[in-house]
Amino acid sequence: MTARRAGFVALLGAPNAGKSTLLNRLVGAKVSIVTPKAQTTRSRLLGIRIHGPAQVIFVDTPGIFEPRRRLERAMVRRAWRAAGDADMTVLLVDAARRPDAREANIVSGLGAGGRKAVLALNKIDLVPRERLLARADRLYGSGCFGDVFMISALTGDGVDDLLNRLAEGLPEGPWLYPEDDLSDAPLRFLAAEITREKLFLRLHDEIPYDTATETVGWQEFDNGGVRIDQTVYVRRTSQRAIVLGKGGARIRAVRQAAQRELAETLDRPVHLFLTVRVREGWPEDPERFRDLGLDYNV
Ligand SMILES: Nc1nc2c(ncn2[C@@H]2O[C@H](COP(=O)(O)OP(=O)(O)OP(=O)(O)O)[C@@H](O)[C@H]2O)c(=O)[nH]1
Ligand SMILES: [Mg+2]
Repeated sequence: MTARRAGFVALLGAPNAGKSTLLNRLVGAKVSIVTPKAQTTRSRLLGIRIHGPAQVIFVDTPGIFEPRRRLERAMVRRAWRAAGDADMTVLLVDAARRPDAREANIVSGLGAGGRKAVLALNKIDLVPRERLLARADRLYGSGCFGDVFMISALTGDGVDDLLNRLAEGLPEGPWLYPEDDLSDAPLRFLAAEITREKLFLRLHDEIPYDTATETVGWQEFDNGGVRIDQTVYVRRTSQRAIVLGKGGARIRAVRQAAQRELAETLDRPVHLFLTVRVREGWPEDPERFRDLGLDYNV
């Protein structure tokens, strides 16, 4: 029998590179929320995949960018810490975007870590092949990468090759999580994230970044149904009006979409109740940071 392997693989990259999309594809289930907006993921989240004798534990991380607010600083700190703690790091690069200073910063941060990372050029479904090769060459020239893969997290192209390489690279040892686990995130957290995704998809400009969601109640009934109560936090009264929408239309749409996905995910009837509260200081509230597993003092 082949010896078992297990370990952590951090998925690192700029905001919007496709880290959460890749995590979900690798796990084969939606564990992490995905939106076209940057800075969707706020915390570290595990997605677990058994591949042959290996248990590959993927670590989704917040995108790395120039942080301004405390919450953003904590998010970026969390991403780097995940890379430091992991057995291997994959840098995901959005091949459809031009290389910029942010990308250079991440590459030099990886170089400073000393270990070679795996480069995954993502979104190859959007870019002509010649351009991909030139981009891969330039990045490989940094000396930070041991392997280069070209993938589309969206279509799945190239993802199996990447998975094979990662599974082979993990240390021998017993599996670290029960065989059926897909994630380490509690259902209450995943449920709040699903609502945040629906909210992000329906809000514009800066408002998404001023919102947070929390599951505050979870009541299971004998008939198999579950009642989930959540709070949506905003920072200003004007934002509350926008989140509610005209005659409550926006929050109704968010609630319906989130409830539908929750019912599918949990495979039972769900009644979702949302309350929108103004809490000006939520991005400075230590409790929110604790919920997200982020350091407050950054
Ligand atoms: N065309 C294409 N789109 C992709 C691909 N991978 C991800 N996307 C899209 O890119 C957007 C961002 O994807 P996410 O998975 O949320 O990106 P992320 O890196 O987790 O972003 P943050 O959490 O904000 O750091 C979404 O609209 C995805 O559908 C891909 O391979 N091809
Ligand atoms: Mg993400």
